[in-house]
Amino acid sequence: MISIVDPTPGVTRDRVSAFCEFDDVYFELVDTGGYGVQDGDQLTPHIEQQILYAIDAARVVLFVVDVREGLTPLDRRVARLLRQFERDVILVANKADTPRYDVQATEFFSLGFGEPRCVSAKHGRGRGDLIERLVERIRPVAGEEPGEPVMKIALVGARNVGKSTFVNALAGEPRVIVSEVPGTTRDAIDVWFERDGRTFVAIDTAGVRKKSKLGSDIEFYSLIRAQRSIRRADVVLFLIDAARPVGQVDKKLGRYIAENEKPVVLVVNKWDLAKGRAGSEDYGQYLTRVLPELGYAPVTFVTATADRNVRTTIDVAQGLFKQAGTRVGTGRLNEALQAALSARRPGARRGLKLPKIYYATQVDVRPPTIVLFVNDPSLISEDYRRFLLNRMRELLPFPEVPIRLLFRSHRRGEPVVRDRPRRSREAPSKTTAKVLGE
Ligand SMILES: Nc1nc2c(ncn2[C@@H]2O[C@H](COP(=O)(O)OP(=O)(O)OP(=O)(O)O)[C@@H](O)[C@H]2O)c(=O)[nH]1
Ligand SMILES: [Mg+2]
Repeated sequence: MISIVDPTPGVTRDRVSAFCEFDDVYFELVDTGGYGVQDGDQLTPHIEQQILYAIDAARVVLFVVDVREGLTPLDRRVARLLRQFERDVILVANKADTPRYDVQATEFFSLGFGEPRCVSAKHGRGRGDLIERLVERIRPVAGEEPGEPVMKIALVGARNVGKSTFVNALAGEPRVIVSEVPGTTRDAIDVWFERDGRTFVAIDTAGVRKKSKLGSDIEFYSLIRAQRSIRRADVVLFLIDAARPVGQVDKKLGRYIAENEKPVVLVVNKWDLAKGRAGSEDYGQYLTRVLPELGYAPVTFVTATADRNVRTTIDVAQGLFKQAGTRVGTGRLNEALQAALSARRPGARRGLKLPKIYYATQVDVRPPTIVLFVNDPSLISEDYRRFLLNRMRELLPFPEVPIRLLFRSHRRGEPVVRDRPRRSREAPSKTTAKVLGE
């Protein structure tokens, strides 16, 4: 599912786009807000501006009318607007769940875009015909298969921190709606952009708000979408408002990012408002204190409205992406392990055997996953695990990204089974905890 679907009119605000393929024809499908719908947050002019951008950029426009409502004055207004653009228009009469509505649809002829195609988006009726008609029109102008993006970056944070402003700075155009209204963005919006000849995707998301304040389904789904965007991303940009203290929402998001083992940049935005009042060093220390789970994350100080440090932040994100994908040879890894062991050996806990760590091997990347063979995983204390993790971070080329340490039992003299954990991004981080018997 890509766009939020809700019975309330005016749910979609931004342009929500998806790449589609049919019969070897590749195209980008763009969903827009409804024209002429009065937005409760006074965002109507922004929404309509986005619709105009969408029409302007399109080769084919699907003009969707509601067969059950019948022809409305608003449909006539949209028809007039579309005529100004001289685009190829396919008129679509939606909500025609049964053939009985097809007769009613004939009144839309008068809009001047030919015969309406009757469909029921909900039940899939007429879908095949519509797609065929669409592909027929697109085929002569269709583009290439889009390349895989190098890196997907999710922007998350509380409401109004400037996520959409940041995305626009990256895109170099007003791609998403920015406003001082908290809760402007609703959908998760993929924005593709090029840098140094490489393709990236930035995912703009809805600002997250306290659960107790979630007023509607739309806001509820916004939270779910922000979390899904974090899981989909290679690197997360966690935006924080420099002019406000870090709140509960930020702490919760921080924990979610850490639990999902995502490389993350702490992006302190609206730095123009805080400058003079706080130094970047003090602010960095403050963040380490209030977001302890993300102690590994680098921090950038940004003024998105002035495009200050936006690019630097992307460079930092690229660096993290690289770190998270690094493989370290067994030789180097075991040198680091030996150094850690000689600095501090794991002690025996009361009444238990002495833990022994034999050697380590890296079994996966993103996140870097290191298996440590030990006499008995349950003997390793959480405290020692944390010590090792920090030493590994210092000694290996993953200083700023999450690392997964797994303890496996191995008796001396036994052959080593190097089983690879599933490559799934969703692989639970709990494995470590389970092995430790927590
Ligand atoms: N002073 C200052 N204002 C900023 C900066 N970045 C964004 N803003 C303002 O903050 C407000 C919110 O910006 P948005 O980009 O819409 O914020 P958002 O995080 O996308 O908000 P939601 O979609 O509501 O979650 C707007 O009025 C922006 O002009 C900045 O760096 N400095
Ligand atoms: Mg926004």
